[in-house]
Amino acid sequence: MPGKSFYKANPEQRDRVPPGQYLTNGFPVLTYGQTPVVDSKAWELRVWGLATPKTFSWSEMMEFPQQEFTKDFHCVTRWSKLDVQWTGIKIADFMERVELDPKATHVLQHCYGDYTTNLSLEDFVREENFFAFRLFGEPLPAEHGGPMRTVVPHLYAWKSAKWINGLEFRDREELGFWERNGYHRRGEPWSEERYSY
Ligand SMILES: Nc1nc2c(c(=O)[nH]1)N[C@H]1C(S)=C(S)[C@@H](COP(=O)(O)O)O[C@H]1N2
Ligand SMILES: [Mo]
Repeated sequence: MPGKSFYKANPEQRDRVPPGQYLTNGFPVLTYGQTPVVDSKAWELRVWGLATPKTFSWSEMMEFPQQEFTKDFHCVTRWSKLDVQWTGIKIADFMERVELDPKATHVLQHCYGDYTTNLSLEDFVREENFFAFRLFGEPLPAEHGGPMRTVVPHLYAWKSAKWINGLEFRDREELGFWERNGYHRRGEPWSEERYSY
């Protein structure tokens, strides 16, 4: 329930806040299970399935163009945070280095700690999606997914995978962790795609 740190959007903010959401100035940590400890030197991102298998190290990731992103963040548990400032790498730029099988239509994101979450390729490869490694000018804290996470701003935040370490490309949808446990397969906040029932 919204407590004192959650508040209703004021009129200027209203068109940025999806139905049923409350704003927070804090940045709650939402993690199922333990926070994995991953050093950037040991971090890697593996690509497999309907794509030429490839592993990207931290230094290979750092060769992609880096940019700042300011995005709103909407958790299905009803808090939203406006104007989160990240530094990252566009997923679209990254995908130029992935050789996809033309049959690929979906991706399952895999994480250190075994969390998974699924997306259609259309939802995954959008101009505003990115890998994030800095938050408000600081290295991304472990509890928020450091050293590296994805951010998919147009969907509920459970689709933004913390401690990302794998992308499995597929020719059909395979549900991820929360999607198998009752959350919506897509999770679009403006149409309140919260649950699968
Ligand atoms: N690996 C992993 N990624 C995850 C989660 C998780 O438990 N494990 N939680 C998801 C949920 S439900 C939300 S709301 C956001 C929360 O991100 P934050 O903890 O940085 O606020 O991360 C998403 N990504
Ligand atoms: Mo969430």
